[in-house]
Amino acid sequence: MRYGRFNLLMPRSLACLLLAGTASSHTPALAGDVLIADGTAHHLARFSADGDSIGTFATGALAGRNALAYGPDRRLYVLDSANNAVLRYNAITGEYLGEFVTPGSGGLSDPRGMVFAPDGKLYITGQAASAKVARFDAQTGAFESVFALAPPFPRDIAIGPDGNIYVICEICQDVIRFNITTGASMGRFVDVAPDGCQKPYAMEFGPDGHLYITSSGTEDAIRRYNGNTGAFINVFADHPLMDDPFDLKFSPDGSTLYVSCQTSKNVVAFDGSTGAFLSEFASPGEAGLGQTWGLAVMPCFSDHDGSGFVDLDDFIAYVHDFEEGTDNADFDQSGFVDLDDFIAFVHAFENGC
Ligand SMILES: [Ca+2]
Ligand SMILES: [Ca+2]
Ligand SMILES: [Ca+2]
Repeated sequence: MRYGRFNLLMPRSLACLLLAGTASSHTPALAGDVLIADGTAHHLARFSADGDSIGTFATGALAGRNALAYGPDRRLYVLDSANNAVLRYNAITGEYLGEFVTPGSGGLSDPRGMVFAPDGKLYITGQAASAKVARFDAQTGAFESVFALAPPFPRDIAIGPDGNIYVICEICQDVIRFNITTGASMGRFVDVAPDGCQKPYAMEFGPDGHLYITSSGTEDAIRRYNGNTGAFINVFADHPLMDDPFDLKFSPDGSTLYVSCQTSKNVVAFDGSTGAFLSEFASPGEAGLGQTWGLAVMPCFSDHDGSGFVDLDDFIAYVHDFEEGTDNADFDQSGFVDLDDFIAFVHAFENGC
């Protein structure tokens, strides 16, 4: 998918008129901004897609290792492995919106991975008495049930192209698949041991539909596996600046793959198509950066109809929702729909994302 610029679709004079009233004390997050969970300062550091530090995006009662995800309501969710909770933030302003999953709810213990699924549920991996995957209501954060017993040391969790649930087992170095309807194990999807993947922690199904997995230890690489069969394809990316990759996320257009690293305490950027090294996106200690944990990349919210690209259809769809005053027209996530939302949408649309 690619996002383009659509400046011609709105007269510049109208856009300028609308934007003239947008002066504010904060700079709203833009599509492609990278958020890095800092495990030393316990905040979310914000960088532009160009790699420039834009200071602290969000604070709150963050501790432990953090996994980040955007919810179906477009808010930003942060999993906290020390407080055994999920916190919610305004994804545009970084305003803290409180606990979404309360500490220890559903027996959460040392949770490391979460994913919002199309079935309206939030799935979280954790340890507890026996390692497990717990299921929560994605609207309210309320605990619903134990979805499945997971392998020991479950880490990242993802939804596959087949709609089922995938869980990384760090200690057994496998990816296990679970039927999303029944919770029954479907066995190993990736058996990484034979080809040497080491201590996998995070995974993403990429723009090409294949599965990208962090491999740490001495390998320090990103491995790619067939998204349908689990077969090993290749070592997609590696570089000496990457030591113990911890999390990975693609940019909204898929052009860049960001990797945070636990031991080198940095974030490294690779070409999202070829795996070629691009840059040390955030170097150790840059802008006060400490321990680098989870990553998030701000989505393209001006893709209002979710088609994967931004075009006039999005403008028409947004104007319709704005006139109706529906929740998804609350572009600045203030909790209500007003002219500020229209201005913010136009600004994002004008910028192509
Ligand atoms: Ca290493
Ligand atoms: Ca669209
Ligand atoms: Ca609003």
